[in-house]
Amino acid sequence: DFDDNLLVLEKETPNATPAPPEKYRVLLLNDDFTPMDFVVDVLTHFFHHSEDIAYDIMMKVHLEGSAICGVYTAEIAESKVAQVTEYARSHEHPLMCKLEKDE
Ligand code: TYC
Repeated sequence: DFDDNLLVLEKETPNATPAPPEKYRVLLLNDDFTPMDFVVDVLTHFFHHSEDIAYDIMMKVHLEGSAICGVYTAEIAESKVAQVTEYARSHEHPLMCKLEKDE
């Protein structure tokens, strides 16, 4: 079956079936101070969500404590966290953005 063929292929042609790149979720965390509109702006600007989806994600963070903003390769995910954190701090908001491995 398919699995047997894959095993043969892997033995005969090394690197013919490279593992897909690891992915990382970027999450926003709730706090009591960052304005809702600022979080919506972060979600539209850095994560390219529509205004409506951005509002829904912001409210999920507000009500549940966290939500996934996007899933990216390691380099892009790290860059999103750095950019969002710098943007929030430059506006003196405590907004927290973090990574977790996408299993
Ligand atoms: N809890 C914030 C407020 O009531 C809003 C908020 C939402 C803050 C999402 C952070 O990631 C966040 N102004």
